[in-house]
Amino acid sequence: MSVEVERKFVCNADTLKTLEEIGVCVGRREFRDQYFDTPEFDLTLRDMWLRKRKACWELKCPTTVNGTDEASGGQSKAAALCSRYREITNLPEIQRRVREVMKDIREDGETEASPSQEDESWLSEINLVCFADFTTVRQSFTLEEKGVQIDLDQADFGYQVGEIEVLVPDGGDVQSALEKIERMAGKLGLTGDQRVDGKMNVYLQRNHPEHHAKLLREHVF
Ligand code: V4E
Repeated sequence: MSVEVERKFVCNADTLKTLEEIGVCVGRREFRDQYFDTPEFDLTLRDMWLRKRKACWELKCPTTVNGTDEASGGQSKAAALCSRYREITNLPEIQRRVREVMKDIREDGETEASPSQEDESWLSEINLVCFADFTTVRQSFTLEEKGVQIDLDQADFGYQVGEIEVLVPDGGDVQSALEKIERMAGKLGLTGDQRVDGKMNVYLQRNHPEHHAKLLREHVF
C-alpha cells in the first residue's frame, strides 16, 4: 500500500514550454476509467474511490487516522494545494474495505472474496454500479527530481489538467514528498494558490450535479 501525493495544475502554453524544456516525455498512453459506487454513493461520500483501469482495480482512501491527517505536521499553503490518498490495489483487500463500509447491508459475512480479477460478481453482490466512465489520454514527463512524475491528462469529456505526483511507499516520508512537489511547482512557474479541480470533480459536476453538490457540502471536494 502506498500513499499518492499530488498537486493538480492548469497547464497553459508557458507551463508546457517549461515542461518540455526541463522534462523528458516518457510516454503517451490512453486508458479508460470506470468508477463504482452504490446508487446512494456510500463510498464517495466517505471519500473512497473505487476504480477499474485496464483490468486493474484500485481503491483510493483518505490517509486520515481517527480524523487526523497523517501529514498534518506540514500543512503549509503549498501542502494545502496537494491531495494525499492511500492507494490499495490488492483486490481481496479492496473487497474487504468496501464490504466493511457496506457491512450493514450484508452482515451475515457469507460473501467470500472473489478469487480472480475477472470475476465481477462481487460488484452486484454489494450493489455497486458504475457511475463514471471516461477515457484519458495521458502524456507523462520525468524531471531530474527523483520520484516525481508529471502527467498531462486530456479527458474525453473535454477537460485538461496536469498533476505533479509522488508515490510514497508505506511508512515513507509524506512531508518530503510535499516538499518535492513544491519545488517542482516552483520550477514549472506555477503561481496559483487555489486547488485545481481533478477530472472526477468536473465529471461529477457535469454528469451528477446533485451528487457533486452533496460532496461539496460534505467537504469531500
Ligand atoms: C475524485 C478523487 C479520486 C479519484 C481519482 O482522482 P485522480 O487521482 O485525480 O485521478 P487520476 O486519473 O489522476 O488518477 P491517477 O492516475 O493519478 O491514479 S481520489 C480522490 N478523489 C477526491 C478528490 C478530492 N477530494 N479533492 C481533489 C482536489 N481531487 C480529488
